Amino acid sequence: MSHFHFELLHTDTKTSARAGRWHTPHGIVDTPAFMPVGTLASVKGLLPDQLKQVGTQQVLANTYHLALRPGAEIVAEMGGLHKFMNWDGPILTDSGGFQVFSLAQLTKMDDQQVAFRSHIDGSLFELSPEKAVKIQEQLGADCIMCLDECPPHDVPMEKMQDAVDRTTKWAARCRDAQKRDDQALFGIVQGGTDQKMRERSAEGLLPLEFPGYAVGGLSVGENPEDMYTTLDFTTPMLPVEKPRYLMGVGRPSDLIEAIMRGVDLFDCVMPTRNGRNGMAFTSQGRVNLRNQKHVRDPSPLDPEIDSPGSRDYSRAYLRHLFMSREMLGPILISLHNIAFYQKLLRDLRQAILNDQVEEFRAVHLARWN
Ligand code: PRF
Repeated sequence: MSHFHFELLHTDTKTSARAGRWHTPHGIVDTPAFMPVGTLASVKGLLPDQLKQVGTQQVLANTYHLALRPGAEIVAEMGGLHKFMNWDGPILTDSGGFQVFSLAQLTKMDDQQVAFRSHIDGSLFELSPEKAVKIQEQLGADCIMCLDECPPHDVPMEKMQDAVDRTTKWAARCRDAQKRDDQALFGIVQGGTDQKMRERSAEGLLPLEFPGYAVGGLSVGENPEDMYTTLDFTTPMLPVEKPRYLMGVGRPSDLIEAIMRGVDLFDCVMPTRNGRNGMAFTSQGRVNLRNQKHVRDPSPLDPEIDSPGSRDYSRAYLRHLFMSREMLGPILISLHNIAFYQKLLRDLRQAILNDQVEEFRAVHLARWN
């Protein structure tokens, strides 16, 4: 694991927010960091250079989708994910567990593996911890994830415990299956919003000494306050000196709250998915560009953000693009939203270094509300 090193630069004096530097074989990630989602080895509509220009250092891709199409062997044959998608920075792949539960039609799950039907053509697939690691080794991301079970947040406690225990057993098998030494394999803590379950999960995973830990099983329908409370007691269970990744989260305010509770790494489809629908995150709050009120608005979307869609066009033009279904609309607003997220995290990182995270949060919540 000498290819990886997490450098903790500073912890805010009043909160648990951390500023760090994650060294990977494809470069450095300044944390806290946000990874745009490139599910199918493409951040929809955007070029690697554009992602970099707005401050992106690492992107996420999905094992589940890429294993189904085009297939991990093909990506490997084409030289691996970095070359395939022409992204030379760090990449993280999710293991497929979560996507199997949310997208595929599950046919059978036991301790050995999970069997499911593809959401594309209904064909049968099986995923085991060993297979999830093998596929992620073929894809070749810098950071790979253990296969886990993410149950709905409101399952009965016995079911939650079964998922936690299965996730622990699968994590040990993932670690044993790992052959490459140039990929950091992260463990995933599950357990819903229950403190005992999170403890049980962390206690099972910590002895496996993963180089980083993810918090899974949040932002799956519970209310935001319950997610924050869960982070309050979960992040202190994780090693201080290793990166912590909150999977699939979230809104800008969720990122601030999670960072204050010691999270370092995030991914979420929200900036790109919402951007494709004409919903922009701005310094003054959310803007729906389809709204009639923009029809004659000559002002730019958000002059505080450094991207073409933020500065160089009127809101009237951006609205026109969405109303006319021009592909430039989704492109400009996806990039604007990623630029907004990256600036938010850069500013937060500076606030952490200055011990001013609480002040930063107060200013932003006031602006957005
Ligand atoms: N597990 C995995 N991926 C995920 C999640 C999880 O719990 C979530 C939950 N927010 C998003 N992506 N493997």
